Amino acid sequence: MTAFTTKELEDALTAKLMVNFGKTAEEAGDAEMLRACALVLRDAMALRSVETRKETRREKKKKVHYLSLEFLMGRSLQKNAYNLGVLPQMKEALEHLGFQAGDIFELEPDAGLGNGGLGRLAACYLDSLSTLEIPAAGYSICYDLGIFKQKIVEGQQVELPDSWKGIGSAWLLPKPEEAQQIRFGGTLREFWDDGHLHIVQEGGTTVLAIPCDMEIAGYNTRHTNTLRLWDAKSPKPVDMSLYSKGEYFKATEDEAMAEVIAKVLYPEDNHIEGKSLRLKQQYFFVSATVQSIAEKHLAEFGTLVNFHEKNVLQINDTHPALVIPELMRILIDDAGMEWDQAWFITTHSVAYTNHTVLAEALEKWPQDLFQQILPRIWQITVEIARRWQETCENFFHDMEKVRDTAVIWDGVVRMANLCIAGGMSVNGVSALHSEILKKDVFKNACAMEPQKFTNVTNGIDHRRWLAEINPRLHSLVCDLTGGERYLMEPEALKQLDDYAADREVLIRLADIKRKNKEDFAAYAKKQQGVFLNPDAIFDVQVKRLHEYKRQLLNVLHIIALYQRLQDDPAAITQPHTFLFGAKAAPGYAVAKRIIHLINSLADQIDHDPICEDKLQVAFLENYRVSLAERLMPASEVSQQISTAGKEASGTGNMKFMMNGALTVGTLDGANVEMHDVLGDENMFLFGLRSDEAAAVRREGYVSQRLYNRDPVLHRVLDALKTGFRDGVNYEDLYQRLLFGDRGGPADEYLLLADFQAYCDAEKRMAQTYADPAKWNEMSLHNIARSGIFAADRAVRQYADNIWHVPHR
Ligand code: 26Q
Repeated sequence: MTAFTTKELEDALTAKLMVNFGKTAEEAGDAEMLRACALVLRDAMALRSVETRKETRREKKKKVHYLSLEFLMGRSLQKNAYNLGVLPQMKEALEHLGFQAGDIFELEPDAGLGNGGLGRLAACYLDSLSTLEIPAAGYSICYDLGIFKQKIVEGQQVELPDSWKGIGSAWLLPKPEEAQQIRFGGTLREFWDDGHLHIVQEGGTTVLAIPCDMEIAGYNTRHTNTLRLWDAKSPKPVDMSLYSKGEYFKATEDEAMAEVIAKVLYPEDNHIEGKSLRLKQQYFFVSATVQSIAEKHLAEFGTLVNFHEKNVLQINDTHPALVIPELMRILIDDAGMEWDQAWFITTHSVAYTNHTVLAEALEKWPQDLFQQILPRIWQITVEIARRWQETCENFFHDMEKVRDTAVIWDGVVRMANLCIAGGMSVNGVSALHSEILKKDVFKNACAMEPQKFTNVTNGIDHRRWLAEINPRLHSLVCDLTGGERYLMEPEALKQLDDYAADREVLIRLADIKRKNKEDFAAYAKKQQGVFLNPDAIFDVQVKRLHEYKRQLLNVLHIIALYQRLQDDPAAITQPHTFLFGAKAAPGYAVAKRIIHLINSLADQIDHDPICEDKLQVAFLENYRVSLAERLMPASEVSQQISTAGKEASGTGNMKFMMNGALTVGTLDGANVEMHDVLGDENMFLFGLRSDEAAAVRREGYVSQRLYNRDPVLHRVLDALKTGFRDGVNYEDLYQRLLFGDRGGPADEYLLLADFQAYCDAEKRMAQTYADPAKWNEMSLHNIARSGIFAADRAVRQYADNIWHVPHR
């Protein structure tokens, strides 16, 4: 299975350095060596990918196409070397050639082509798709700039562009000969020809989509799939003849419009701004993808009539929803099918995963924009909407429900309803979330087509998120569960439960955590100059900054602790370090204020001698995949404290659990299923349940009552108004919690309602921490029972229940 021996790798690297840079290993620097490593592995994977495609074709296998506007890949060198089974050889070859493997790995930029959970999920699933030997491909945009780089300047977030391609592009293989043309705007001309109505789009702008392929090697298999990233180019070089006609600028404008499409990832997470460029991005990547799939299918089978038998298109939220009208367009306009046949094929090819119930994240596009940018797609969408609405009217005979399920209403296109109408499957990403979709968000649509609705609880790539990033824990797991078996069978982790009373094992586990904390502290010191005390509890909340995730609740509790310490410096015996990492969408002012607040509080505590060796807050700059990889193994407490009903699943929660951190959390998203396997005794649950939170809102929640009733809470909120030693006050956040602003409700996410319960949970947690035997036992149970959260399990469920494709 090994792709290379150490010697072969050394030779291959030396040759690559020579061909690409005209340098020997002695002359080359780290960056050049990194590129050489990537190119050598890319070659090996390209070969395997060709073999995989050949076999897929030979056996006429059904293919899975995973469409997502985001793939948060992170780094690839270590991962690919690992999956190719050459990580030890690679490290050795590098050392032989005079390089430090660790330095080379550290130099690789993250491919940050995603915002957070949804994008990272797609990346984890790619690993499982290859490892489980499912013929599959991922599709997205080859953004020039991924998620912005975050700097904290005077306590505030500053965004810098993330150009990852300098080195990161070594993984990409451009295939210009497989380019597709994408049409925008223009007008439609209809004409009859041999009994058929033809529609052609005239004028407008054409953009070229150039595929840049990134190979995804499976673990313990030669199976290799491809992530196809579309780059945008203008089809015509700037026409210099226009220069003399004074139309030069128009020509360059067209070119600029083309190339801006793949320029930058939209940095909004769970929030939508209806920008026309975003709609263009969506159609650009969807159209290129569907055209390329249809083209290959035609080449293979000579017809599109059996398209749905050989292809399934899984769409990651509604962002690629335009696949539905685009596939209809190709089947009708290009393949000449009748509507009904095209609709049958489409509705048996597309499957939709929903990732959010937040109203502000449900995608809606103004009809005018849609119509102007995508005239033919608009026409088809209107017809889909008309027929769907007719079905709804006949089913419900109820105007209210017809309105609720409509694809187009009030001049707005609702992408989720389009996906429900045009897809064969609708799934949520945790048991609770899928129930909420069925009983609440999509209840009317579900009454019509209950068979479409299902659940697939998210999972994470456990090979990356345990074996690769936590080698110490990996070797303990291997020692106790029969070697590396768990890498292919994550449920084997379960065997760890047998050691719950084994003192020696628990001490080894504690030791591992301790060493990982020391490593992380050293890293934080080096990267950010912050000193972290490895004797303190590492209590961590890392995720995108959003009000529903309630980082502010965490802060309120820390302020309460701080105030207690003012009254009684002996109130804290166990040192406690709170770590935060979070990016805020650049336009999300409240989220940015919360980041500022965390930094103000960190500074206050840092300068107060009472807190020394007792209480600390640190904001980790630029939270990203590669930082998470260092942090997870060192974390002891995982904060998963969203308002119940709001976090669709969470996947960070799973990463912490798998690395032995204990969860302080609400019964939300996948926390519910963590609780199912762990019980009350192995996590720290608190707060309103999802149905209770809904009831509290219905019955008229008044946060001020809690403020007036609870003196601790009162004092904490008053501290927001005053601010801290840096002189910044947070009266705006105080206002938002107690009175609401801009017409919004006060404390929309029920922080005050859960405050006391949260403080209690943190107290229980700290008390448990004081009993290391107990704590380590709980930690062991968490690792042991995390197997169900492996992406392999999730991908098998998709394969069995939605895609109907075989797998390992
Ligand atoms: C859409 C249109 C225009 C601009 C931006 C967007 C947009 C971009 C990203 C909307 C939403 C997102 C991201 C959503 C997301 O990450 N959701 C998370 O998905 C995870 C994987 O299923 C879940 O675990 C999280 O609970 C959920 O919040």
